Amino acid sequence: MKKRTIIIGDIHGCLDELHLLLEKIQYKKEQDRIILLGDVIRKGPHSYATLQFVKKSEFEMVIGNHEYWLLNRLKQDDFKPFSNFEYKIMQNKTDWLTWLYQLPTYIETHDFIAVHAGLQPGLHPKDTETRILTNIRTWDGQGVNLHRASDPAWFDFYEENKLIVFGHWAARGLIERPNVIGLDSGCVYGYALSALIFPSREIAQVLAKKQYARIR
Ligand SMILES: [Mn+2]
Repeated sequence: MKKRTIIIGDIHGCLDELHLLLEKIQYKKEQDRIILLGDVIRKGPHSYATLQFVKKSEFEMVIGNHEYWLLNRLKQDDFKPFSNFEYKIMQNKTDWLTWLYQLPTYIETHDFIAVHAGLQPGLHPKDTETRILTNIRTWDGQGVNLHRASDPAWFDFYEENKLIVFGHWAARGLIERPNVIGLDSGCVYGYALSALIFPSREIAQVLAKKQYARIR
């Protein structure tokens, strides 16, 4: 039984900051269970090296919208790599497809549910489409438009006690409510990479070394 469980927000290729964060929390493989919230790739500087590191370290991870995008692209026979990152992926296409396929859409423990974007109001994630679990920010009552500024946040509908830990919403930054914690603090946009540590429930952060992408 591991002593700590550590959930880490959206990395987007910020491998230096991931190493700094692991150092800061004094990560030790034998004692710590690591769960990444997805979107470890794209936008930032070291997507491929980050993926390699995550796989080699055997970190657990839920699938983010960017990994879901890559999975769907790789399934197409006519996929043509565009970026340097995609070229590298194509050189070991079968291995990466197999790895992407095994990523869960959520991880549930006694203490929390970890999911990339959020929950569809009223539904357990086991009954929810991957498209919604990996993309939702706001709820329109139907699940058609998942990010419309005039709609309420999905977590405004969430009233259960079980803690939901999610990423995907850098513009909102760190969100801390009794039953909802948002950990995407926008590292790739020049802000910070965040981790939530159990059982203490403390949050650890490292600042981004620079701004790698512009927030949209
Ligand atoms: Mn995302």
